[in-house]
Amino acid sequence: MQMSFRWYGEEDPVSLDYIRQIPNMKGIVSAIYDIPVGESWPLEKILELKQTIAKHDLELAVIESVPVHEDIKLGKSTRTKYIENYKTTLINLGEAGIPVVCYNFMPVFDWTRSDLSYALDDGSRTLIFDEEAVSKMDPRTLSLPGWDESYTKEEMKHLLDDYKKIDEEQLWENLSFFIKEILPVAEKAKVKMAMHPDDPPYSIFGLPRIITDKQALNRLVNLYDSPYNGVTLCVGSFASDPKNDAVEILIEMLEKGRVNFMHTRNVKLVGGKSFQESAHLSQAGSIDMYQVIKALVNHNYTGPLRPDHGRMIWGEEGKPGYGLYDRALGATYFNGLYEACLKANG
Ligand code: DNO
Repeated sequence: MQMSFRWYGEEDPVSLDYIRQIPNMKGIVSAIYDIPVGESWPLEKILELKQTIAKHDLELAVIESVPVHEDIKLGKSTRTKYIENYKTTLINLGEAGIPVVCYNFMPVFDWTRSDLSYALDDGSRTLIFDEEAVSKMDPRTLSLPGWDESYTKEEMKHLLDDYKKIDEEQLWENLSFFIKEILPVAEKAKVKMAMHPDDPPYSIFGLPRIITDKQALNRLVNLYDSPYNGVTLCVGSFASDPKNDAVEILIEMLEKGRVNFMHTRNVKLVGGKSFQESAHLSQAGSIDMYQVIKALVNHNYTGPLRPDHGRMIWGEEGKPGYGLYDRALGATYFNGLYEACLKANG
């Protein structure tokens, strides 16, 4: 397991200098943020990012994400050019020696929460998803780190209208087309693709969502039979649907050799589909993190893992979910579980 940390580039209030001081920190998960979705990423820009990170004795381990243009998800005829651009980006990433690309296939909106600064009893602040609040939300007024915010209100309306014609099966067809186009290129470039599950893993705002459970992951990995067609096993995303057993999903994908990237965060289910993002500790939420790390150790997982989302603690302010302190505590906790599991195996 390669311990990693997400970094949002020079604009990130959490500096590489600080990240490097977290014990066992090796990898950086980042992206190029100033290229519009759908355009290809030039090799020079990728190399520049890689060198900035290397200067701090860290390694650019994963690109999260290379976003997929909506025309690809919608299966529009214009997808051809965007798929070609995606391939060029993968070739350039391969050339720069970047081993893993995280991406997702969620229509319009990426991860979604109803409150980004909910006060927990201990005075920390966290991200929550309240089913009822989300049902009343206007998606156009919400924004989260990593979301594409380049749409005008008018464009957004058209986009949402376009999706009225796309049901889940159609979305699967469009995903299948995309996978079959890009995977041979990713294989040749030696870049492992890692599909992030939908977060949360069910339809929101009436939009279809398909990467939601174990069955869906199996369908995805069967679309193209190669270790390069893998997943980002985000245990927190899966566990936010009470129907999913995140550990069971993880083990199945490890057995198939398709886990290319790990996201570890905990969620506390609080009734229905509502949840709060808790501290990483098993007792704080609904996921048994010992079982998660044990599964990784038992399957000799050597890929990157990042402690996902942290609460805001000790008065820290910053990007919701992406402060320094609680994520660093998460990293230290996972280091401890990892060492214990490894040594228990002798
Ligand atoms: C949220 C993240 C997501 C993730 C993308 C991957 O914190 O887990 O934004 O980066 O969905 O493509």
